Amino acid sequence: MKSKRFMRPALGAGLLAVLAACGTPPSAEAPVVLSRERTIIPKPLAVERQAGEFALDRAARIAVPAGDAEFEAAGRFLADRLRASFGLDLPVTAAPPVEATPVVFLSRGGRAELGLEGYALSVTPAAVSVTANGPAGAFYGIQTLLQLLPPEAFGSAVTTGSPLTVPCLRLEDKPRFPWRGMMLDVSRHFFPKEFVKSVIDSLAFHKMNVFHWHLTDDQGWRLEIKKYPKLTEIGAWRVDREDRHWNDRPAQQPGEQATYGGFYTQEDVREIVAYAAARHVTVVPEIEMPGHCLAALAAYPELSCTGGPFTVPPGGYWPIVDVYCPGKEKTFAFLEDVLTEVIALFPGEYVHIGGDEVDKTHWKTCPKCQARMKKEGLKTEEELQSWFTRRIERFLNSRGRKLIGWDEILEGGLAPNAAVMSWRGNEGGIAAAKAGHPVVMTPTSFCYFDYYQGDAAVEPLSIGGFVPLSKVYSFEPVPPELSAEEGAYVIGLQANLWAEYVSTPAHSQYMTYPRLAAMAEAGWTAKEGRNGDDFRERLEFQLLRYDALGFNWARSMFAVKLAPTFDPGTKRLRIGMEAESGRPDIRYTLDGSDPTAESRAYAGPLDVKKSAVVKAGVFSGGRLRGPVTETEFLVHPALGRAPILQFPYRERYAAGGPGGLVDGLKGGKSHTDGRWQGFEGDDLVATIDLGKRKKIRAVEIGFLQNTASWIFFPRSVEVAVSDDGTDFRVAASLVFPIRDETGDVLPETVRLGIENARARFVRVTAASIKTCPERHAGAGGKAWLFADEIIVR
Ligand code: TNX
Repeated sequence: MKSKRFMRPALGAGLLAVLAACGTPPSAEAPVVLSRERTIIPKPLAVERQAGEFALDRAARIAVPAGDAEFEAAGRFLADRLRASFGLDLPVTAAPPVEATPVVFLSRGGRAELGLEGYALSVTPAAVSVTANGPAGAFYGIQTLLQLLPPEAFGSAVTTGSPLTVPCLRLEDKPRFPWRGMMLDVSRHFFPKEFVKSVIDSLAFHKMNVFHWHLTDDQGWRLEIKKYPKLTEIGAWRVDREDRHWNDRPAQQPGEQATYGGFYTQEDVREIVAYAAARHVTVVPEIEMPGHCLAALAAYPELSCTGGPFTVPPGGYWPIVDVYCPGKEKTFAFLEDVLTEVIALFPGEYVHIGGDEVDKTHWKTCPKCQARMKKEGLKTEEELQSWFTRRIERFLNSRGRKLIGWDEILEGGLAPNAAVMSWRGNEGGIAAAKAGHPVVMTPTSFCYFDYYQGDAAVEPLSIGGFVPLSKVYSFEPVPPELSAEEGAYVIGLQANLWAEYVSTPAHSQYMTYPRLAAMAEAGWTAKEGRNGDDFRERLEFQLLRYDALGFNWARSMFAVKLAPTFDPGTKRLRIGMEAESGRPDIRYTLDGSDPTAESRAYAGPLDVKKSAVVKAGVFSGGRLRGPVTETEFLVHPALGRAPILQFPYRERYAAGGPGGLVDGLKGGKSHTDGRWQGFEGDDLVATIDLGKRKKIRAVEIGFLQNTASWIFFPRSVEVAVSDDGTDFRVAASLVFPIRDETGDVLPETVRLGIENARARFVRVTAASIKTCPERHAGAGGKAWLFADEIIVR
């Protein structure tokens, strides 16, 4: 099958014109067996399979251009890998070879259109040849070559066995974007140096080239600064409250030791930067300012407006009111000193200065800030932050560096040469690109790897959100609002792993893989070359590589998603099943037992006639691939009878629309699971028409509390009944049994028993607390009430 997918006009004629794309996808039953050239991630620009194979054995050698240290380094990288994984000891020698041995050539040159990161790879029975215009291209050619070998090529346990072969082919490749990044937050939790290196390895393996290192934040300063030793003596340590929810961690008490944390010495940093450079990864340091800096203020409180004292918070800190004071000159002396040391450590062109989520409360009353505003003619505190950023930019530019910051740096006016990282959706990126500034797109809804990737009921606790693998894969970094010219300012994309809820390397890997594979492809592969079904098939092989690498990758895409629909005609609940992994072999039970490979196979939507617990899993080769999904479906008299609401739910939390409260499915542990209806500052008053008079024994209603997201249990709940829908009498009521407003996420179903009622209409009233309570971060702001499901018994 021929396809136009690979034919990018920019590359002109040549190889591309004759290339074949992937064949027809195999049928649902057939196990997917792809030849290796079709398993590469990120997908190359163009691949043409040819007859035959190259045998990689100990007779082979690696030939590099004579006297070319950069290509020799690439050759050695390959030799080291083959030694570690296959025990193959191949010499790296200067080209050109004369003898007729099997050879892997690395050479400079090739088509200019492939750029410095592109490469051409050709494999014949006699030779493998990687041609590139620069060492990064050669390095990526080698990464592709390694993917043409068995997955063990990425392991470090020597495997010998069947002879190693590489399929003969011609391949051309180059990245779509120059910035293909990942951010690691090492402030909220500290991660050891060796782990950081392993992340850099994995970026290189995914052909990603920017490691954005979030080194400072409220909860920890992680970078040794020689001139300010207290930054790491004090700022790198906090009290250990790891046994409590992130948003429910009491501050350090007088006399208590801060023992939890860590930092990187400048020696560590040099080592990491060099390690990254050898893998063509640029390290972009982030030094947060003027907010997200409480750890620094704990060490040097005089840099704040109030003077402190402060301690390093062991958990959530919000709103971020204690920030650097831009009214004081010593703040800038400090920041410039810090940045001077940062610049000396990190050779890359960009320094990230954060800039996000600054609460300006103290600036409004700080005499020094106000004097600064007056002197500089600044009208708002947003302009003060903008002035601050411009001043820091002038400093960085004077040292030959560029400033990049989160999209808040747009507020109050963007610094003249700044680049923007757009995280709160696309808007910031669009505005910056239209104004001619470089933009890295990293919107939360596609790029936040701290968000859930599956059902919260089976996933480890996370900050919230929902960014499954398919969502990441669907990410298009250039927003349609931009013209072609403006779109050129989008220099790339980035995945962000914030670490409030991620405290170990194993968990970090879980959140990262396989989503990073999807992100890598969104950043590397030409837009026309991307296809989700094809990606999923190739991913199976990537997972084997992850296994060889020893990664703790998430099985979330192998979880069954149940898609219930209510048919008002038949009054039946139908349940569809699917999984992100595509064409899965789903097995399920209805009796509460765990599904096995012998359980009933899902062949199409099921009609549920009475309440049932469905347990389902994805299988292949007789093996359960992921978590078992368990959901209770409730068939009850109110099912599908959409209530009339006195106050509307918010669109963001609609639970599928008007019938969301009576769809037979209870809300789960996450407020973003799409099952909860959310009411902002309002009561829930829902009137259900059962169609005719029915005997009612009880009404059950589920509520959720998640105070970190401003969601609170109601004060009280009442059920009233009526025959005509006009005159209601109270049938039952209760004061809500839980008034604990700690950070725990609590779903809770209450039951109101009703004696001897027959009625056609049921009205449920749940009284919201309406405003967030006194000691809550959102005190005085609107409180949310989350409800689901209303069950009539
Ligand atoms: C917002 S993204 C933040 C971070 C948090 C993250 C959690 C950004 C610039 N600021 O401080 O860790 O949300 O998802």
